[in-house]
Amino acid sequence: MKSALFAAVLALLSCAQAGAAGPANLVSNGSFEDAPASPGHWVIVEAIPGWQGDPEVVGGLAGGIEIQNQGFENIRAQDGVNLVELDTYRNSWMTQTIQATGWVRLSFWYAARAGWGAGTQDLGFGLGTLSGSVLQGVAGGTSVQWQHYVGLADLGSSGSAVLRFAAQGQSDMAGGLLDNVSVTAVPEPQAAALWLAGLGLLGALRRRRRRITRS
Ligand SMILES: [Ca+2]
Ligand SMILES: [Ca+2]
Repeated sequence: MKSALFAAVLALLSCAQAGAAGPANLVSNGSFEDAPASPGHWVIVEAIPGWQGDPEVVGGLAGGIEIQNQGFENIRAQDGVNLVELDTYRNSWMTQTIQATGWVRLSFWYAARAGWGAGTQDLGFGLGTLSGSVLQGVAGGTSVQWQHYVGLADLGSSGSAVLRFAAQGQSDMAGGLLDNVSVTAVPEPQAAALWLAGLGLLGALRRRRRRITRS
């Protein structure tokens, strides 16, 4: 009986572990690897798989998405070989619709473009209840230094929300860099509670076994 209960607890824990291991990235092409940039070059396009760029031409200047392949200006991508800059010919934006409800975790990597001053690198972002900007007042150094942003967003109950990035600050064809974007579901509180309850039951069984062994 005890061994059957012990096996049941182990099965419960392994189920909870399987559920917690590596939630799927809800962003399509989040590292921009599916894009037409050739080695060491950049290209500005209206859209890439998964992402729509600003399609307007303003004052003769297109918006779109600038894809940089690493090697251009000796930049190393944070993940893979491609990255994005959104001060293209002017300050531009890109969006992707995320299919999810409730709380999600937004993660992305960003860096100031080397050799460019503060006030031109600002990168805005938004998803559900979450919005903000990074690189405000930050100047680029002599090389690209990637930093990690993580935040929680409530997408509500409608089933979808728009993920948006936008170049801000001075519009001068140079801005903050972006790579490795992910949105993942936040584990249900019930799953975490189940995991903790399983651990507690396992500990109680082990303590009881030790007492039985001693007596
Ligand atoms: Ca990449
Ligand atoms: Ca700029």
